[in-house]
Amino acid sequence: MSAGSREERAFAPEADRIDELCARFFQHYGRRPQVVVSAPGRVNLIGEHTDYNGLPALPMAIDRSILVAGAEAGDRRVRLRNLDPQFRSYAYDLSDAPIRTKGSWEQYHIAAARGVKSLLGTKKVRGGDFLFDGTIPSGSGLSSSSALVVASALGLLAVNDREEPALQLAELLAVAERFVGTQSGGMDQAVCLLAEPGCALRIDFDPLRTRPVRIPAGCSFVVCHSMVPAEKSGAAQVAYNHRVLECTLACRALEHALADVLPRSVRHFGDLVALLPERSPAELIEVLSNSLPPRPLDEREVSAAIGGAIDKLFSGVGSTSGRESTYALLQRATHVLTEAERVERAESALRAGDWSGLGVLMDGSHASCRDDFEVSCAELEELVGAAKQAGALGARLTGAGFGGCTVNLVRSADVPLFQTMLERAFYQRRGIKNATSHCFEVVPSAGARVVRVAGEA
Ligand code: NG1
Repeated sequence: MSAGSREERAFAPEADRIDELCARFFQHYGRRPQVVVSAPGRVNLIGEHTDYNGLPALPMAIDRSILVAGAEAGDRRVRLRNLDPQFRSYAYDLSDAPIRTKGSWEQYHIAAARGVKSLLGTKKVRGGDFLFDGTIPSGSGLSSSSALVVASALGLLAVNDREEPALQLAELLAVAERFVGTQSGGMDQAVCLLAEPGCALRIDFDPLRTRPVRIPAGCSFVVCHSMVPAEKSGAAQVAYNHRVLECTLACRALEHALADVLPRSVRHFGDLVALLPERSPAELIEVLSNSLPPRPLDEREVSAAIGGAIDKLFSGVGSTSGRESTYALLQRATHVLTEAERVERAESALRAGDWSGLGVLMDGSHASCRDDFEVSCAELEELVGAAKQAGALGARLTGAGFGGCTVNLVRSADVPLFQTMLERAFYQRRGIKNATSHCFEVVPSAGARVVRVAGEA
């Protein structure tokens, strides 16, 4: 069997991909791998931009994954190869692993290695030879980056004969992935490591907790790519980090406005909501709207709203790269607080098999992402509109936004018709023929796994 095109591999059963990967590992490195790791991508059903605010999310792992075959090197060198020739081969030494090329795929391995070194002790980690194969489209909001980080860390741990509990690893790798410069939350690493087949995963943060939510029969989730890449190496990273900063400032402004009733200081919206359980999102938003104008603020206005200097807060989010000139605090808070409430209701709807209820919440989430969080784009809007025309019960952008994919709730019997309608309405107009590679059903899948394959030949 040959490795086939990227599209053929995308839909090949994982067992075939593993066999192929092991054979190719032997060709490249002249020995058999000891281990193969599989780490899934994810689609976020609802709860967008909530994770770094300490508020819940409800993603599911999908049947697209990153595989890595690995074998111990005996020294501290790491060699990386990828079946996809667009990802260059790379070697580095664990003693000295700076990220040299922003946006390159190897930076995610280096970030994962940093996490593993912090766990095992810098000098105790042995290197290895690794070969990767991925079927998660990159820059699509399906979290190929976190799957790569998780696969890299599990591969490195495995060739060092170490296993770590998934929950601790998820927390560790959420921090490690920030090394690439995105101030992301912990949703992606958690679902990649802790998902269960047939289920979505309700995730709460600080401390990290998860619980599976079985997805009943009847409806399916279909992912549609907008064909706008949302790579986190350029503008999307700047825009993402600016949202993180705006949320931090919005939370400070609300904390300032509620200083008389809050018993202690808060780290993020999650703390604030937990300390004031009797206050609804609408009440909290009203408090903020009484002290802030509804338009974006300049730095002087933000300082007045938070009762202190804005500059001190930049260190809190770790990067000033997302610094833009205005801060839409009320809008960002409105999205985040209402989105957390939608997650609660979506979990209940899913548990009850209330598909139309879930669809309405997904539509509401999309409107909020578009209007209050401002992370949509023309192509995502066109896709969501086409999906609703094609009968989707709910349609929304998924992941960080700024491009990438939508996730659509579709009655299972209607999936082929839905794909045909989306092909006509969106893909054919752009001259894209193989629409099913960009508009496909995703199956709720298990979290990452490590398979010991063989010793040295
Ligand atoms: P994606 O879709 O992978 O860009 C990002 C963050 C998440 C979360 C979502 C928005 C990374 C690795 N992940 O996901 O933590 O904040 O955006 O809900 O950047």
